[in-house]
Amino acid sequence: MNRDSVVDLRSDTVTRPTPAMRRAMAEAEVGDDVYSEDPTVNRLELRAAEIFEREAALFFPSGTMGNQAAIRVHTCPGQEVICEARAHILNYEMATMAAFSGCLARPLHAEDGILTWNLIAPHVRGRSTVRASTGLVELENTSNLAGGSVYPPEVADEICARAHELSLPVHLDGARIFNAAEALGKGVAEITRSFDSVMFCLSKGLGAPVGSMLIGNKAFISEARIVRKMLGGGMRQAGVLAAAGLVALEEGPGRLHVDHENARLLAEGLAEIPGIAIDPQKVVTNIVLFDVTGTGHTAAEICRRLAVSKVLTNPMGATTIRMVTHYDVDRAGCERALLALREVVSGSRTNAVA
Ligand code: TLP
Repeated sequence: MNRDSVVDLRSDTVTRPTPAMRRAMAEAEVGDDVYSEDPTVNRLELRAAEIFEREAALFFPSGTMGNQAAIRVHTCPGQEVICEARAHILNYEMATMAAFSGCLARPLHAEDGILTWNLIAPHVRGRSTVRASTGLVELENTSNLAGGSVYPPEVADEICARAHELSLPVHLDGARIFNAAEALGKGVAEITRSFDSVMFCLSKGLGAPVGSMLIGNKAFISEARIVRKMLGGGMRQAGVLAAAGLVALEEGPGRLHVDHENARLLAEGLAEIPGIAIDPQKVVTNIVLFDVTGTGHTAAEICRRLAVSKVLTNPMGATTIRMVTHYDVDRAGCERALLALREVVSGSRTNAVA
């Protein structure tokens, strides 16, 4: 299958490096990053810390490793991590908080994935001889499985302030924090400054092939460096990857509004297809989640049929499908996806699939 004729809406992780990234990778100055001697990695870490107006940053091979290193540094074995029920750290990170940090998740359901202090407060536990104590509060912005929803800054700030009054750290899974910043019309430093630590991905909407950053103060990052090594994330001449990350960091944020416009186009088109349920007003970033119960098909069936038309999507539940926009899918691709879905749902392609 010619990759270029495919409309790949499975995730914004599927983007391929731009020509500028490939050039930067080829020309990157490198050294051994386990000795902190890779000049390009060092430059990326400095630049990320500067953009987030924080003391330090650390380059990770993945967002999962960045999140899990943060959990390990913030918590002790036997503690609980409060998060939203749909949190990536709970649902898509291989139970690492239990296996590696010895922590249990305390998942709370919140409308649109947006926790508030009122929801969290009753579940915070101090040290006791009968129940596990809370070690960490974790928020996700944007919330992936809640359809790319965005935290109102005052809600996140209140959670951090109140948690800090109880000496509880708050970690942000900001895999798509630049999308949140774009949707809010604010800077990433402004919307993340109350958090103790922030993870963001270079390899999603920003377009780098590999890599995520963990941000925090110097003491936190030097602990995280040790934990990263424990996890096998000590990379050597990683400057070839960091070089692409630097391009992503400088050039990626400025074009995210295009992905958001395309996501809105998809949402509005989906809302017109009989049997599909979606509220386009809730699509404010690059993730489009919709329910297909009314079509009489399962999500997996529809995704399989769409793939025949070279439109790739992910089923996220029995009746929920996710489409994610990114720079390798343009408006015409989104229109093609809508057309293909209309055909699948109306049954006209049923015979094309075994
Ligand atoms: N999300 C992936 C899948 O794992 C679901 C995707 O396609 O969206 N936090 C959030 C909110 C994420 O969405 C992801 C990846 C991560 C962390 C982990 O990043 P990686 O894939 O780099 O480990």
